[in-house]
Amino acid sequence: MTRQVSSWRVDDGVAILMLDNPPVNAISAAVRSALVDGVARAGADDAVAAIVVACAGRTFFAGADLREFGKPSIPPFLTEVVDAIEACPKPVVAAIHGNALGGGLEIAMACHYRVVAAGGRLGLPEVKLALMPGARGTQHLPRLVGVEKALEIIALGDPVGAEEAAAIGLVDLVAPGDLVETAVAFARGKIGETPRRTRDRVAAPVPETVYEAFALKHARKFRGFDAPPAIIASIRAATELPFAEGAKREREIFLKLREGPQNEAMRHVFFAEREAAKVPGLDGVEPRSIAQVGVIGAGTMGSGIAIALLSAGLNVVLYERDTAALERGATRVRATIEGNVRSGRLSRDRADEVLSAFTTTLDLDALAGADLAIEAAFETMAVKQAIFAQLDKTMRPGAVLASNTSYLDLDEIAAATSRPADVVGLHFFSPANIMKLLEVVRGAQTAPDVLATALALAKRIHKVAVVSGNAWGFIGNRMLAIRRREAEAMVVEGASPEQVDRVLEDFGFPMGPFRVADLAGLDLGWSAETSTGSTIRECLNEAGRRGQKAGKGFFDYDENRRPVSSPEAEAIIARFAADQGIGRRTLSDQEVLDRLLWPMVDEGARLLGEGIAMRASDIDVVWLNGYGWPAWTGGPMYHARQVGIAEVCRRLEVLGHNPSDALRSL
Ligand code: 3H9
Repeated sequence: MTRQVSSWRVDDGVAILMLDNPPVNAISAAVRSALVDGVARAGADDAVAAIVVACAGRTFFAGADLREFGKPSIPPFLTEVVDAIEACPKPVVAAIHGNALGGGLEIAMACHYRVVAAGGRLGLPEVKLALMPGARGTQHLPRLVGVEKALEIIALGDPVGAEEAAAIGLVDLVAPGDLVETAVAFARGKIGETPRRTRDRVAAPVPETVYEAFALKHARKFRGFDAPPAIIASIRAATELPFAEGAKREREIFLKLREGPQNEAMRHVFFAEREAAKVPGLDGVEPRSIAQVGVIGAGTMGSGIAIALLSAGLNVVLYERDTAALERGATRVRATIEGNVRSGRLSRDRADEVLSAFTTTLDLDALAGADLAIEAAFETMAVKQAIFAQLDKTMRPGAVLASNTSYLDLDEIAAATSRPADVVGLHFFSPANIMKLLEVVRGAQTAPDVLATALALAKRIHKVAVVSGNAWGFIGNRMLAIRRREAEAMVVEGASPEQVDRVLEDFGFPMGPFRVADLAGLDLGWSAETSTGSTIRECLNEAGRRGQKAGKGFFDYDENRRPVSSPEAEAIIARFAADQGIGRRTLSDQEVLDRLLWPMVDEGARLLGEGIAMRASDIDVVWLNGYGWPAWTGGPMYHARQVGIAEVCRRLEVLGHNPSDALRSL
């Protein structure tokens, strides 16, 4: 028997059509049918003079059911639902709580009136799936809020809150009390009136410069994506064409995007990110409760971690060994929070709350009361072991001890304590208050509830967590090391840093490997005493070319810190090649791209084979959220599948690489 997705009751002339499709009321075929049937029933029933459409559970409709995408469409289509609601001769009121997203907001906009509960959020986030609204959304929204606001809401995809929605005319009322009661009373007030249809309004045209300025302002964000220009064209149609023609135009553009490769890739990303948080064996395991966190190390990483934790409402004690470094870190934390107030992201009151939850210390023992300690100190085993030995003495039993190490052996760190089950890796990416990725490293002895605690914390601080086994560099940096090896080998063989960077940027990365290397500093982990000139990096460092901060690295930097090609770096590279007996040649862009991508993917396959990564999609999530892999290609492993594993193996062989068995077996 199929589950009942709707219920119906009539309250003194007002029908309440309640939809219920947990967990997020995705608009499945059953929900669409129930809506069409409900509207028809209300139209035919003389005892009904108005209708309220509401949802049970935690939210209004969160959008079309993404699980139905990529399969044959099932009628009735959402466009039919929307048109049926809008055409209803009796007033229809949407009662919105939680999220009204995508098709959910499209349903709400087809209703004649909208009432929203406090805390509700309304948005058209389709662009984040490389899609656009396909059920009149691009035609209705500009008619309600104007072109400029519609561009922002649809092309950027961020939802607006209840109060803002009321202020811009997207909703009629923020319910002061019970939502459905308020909506029923509102509907009753409209009985006998001609329903107010969004389609009958006019979307006022704006000068072409408005579209141009918008596209220019967000050019970086839109780069590579097909959806934003399609959205702009569809919104423009709302101002130029009668409603029915605009809607037809929208549908054509929508279908093209829906059938395109970017939408498929972005849906993969959506489900991959949710899948990553699911770890077999953790069902029913209760995370430990975390309120107070100690952060060890007040450098860029430690202070970034502190900001991320504070922003999510946790108490933070920041520890550093010397006063000056502690002061620098604390200043960075406070300045970032204050900056968020100035930019309007944080209210003054909230900022004061956050700052009052922040303390600093020069005494590691002050972390005794913390529920979790996150160590972000120097990346050497001796330093980390000394800190963990001390934490083991200080921290209360049951506290979680985490290391932010990006390469080191977590089990060796845990061995410095008497409680390796409480130790876990939390590998943040810099700047930690901004980057979405958190690699959660499971040591040989990490307890299930410690792992569950790490995953719960990630969700709480709005990070995308991926669990990695304990191996050098974990998932991301181990693959990155392969790409770096290839990139550096190619410049020695004759490619220029510009060519390599350009090829990767054309593929869609925000920055090529050499600009990234220069930005991070070529002297990371390098010392003059131990340098032997055996790698191109060592040679550049020895020549004082330590990266952007020195004004020179693989590139020279002009006064605006723009990279320009460097004859000196080129000479150093040529000399290095000669010393190594490597003949130089021209590399095609295709070879450069193949070598940047496929050896790294091969390493990903090995990580899977060794069980370090649980799923191919986890590797995608790491690269998408931590390393700037272009989202519209779905991540390295997904992209390899699209190209075809056999083809990837063939290209590796052409490059002289022997593909691993792990890759061949994918
Ligand atoms: C659209 O509407 C197109 C139309 O314009 C045109 C049509 C013609 N479908 O995220 P969570 C699942 S495009 C199916 O962990 P939260 C999700 O996979 C759509 N399933 O919860 C997860 O399942 P599981 C536009 C969905 O509280 C569970 O629900 N809408 C959908 O952190 C819980 O999700 C969007 O893009 C869906 N649409 O966040 C909104 N949504 O438990 C997409 C969620 O098995 N959704 N699931 O892993 C979201 O942004 C968040 O899910 C939301 C809740 C904010 C709603």
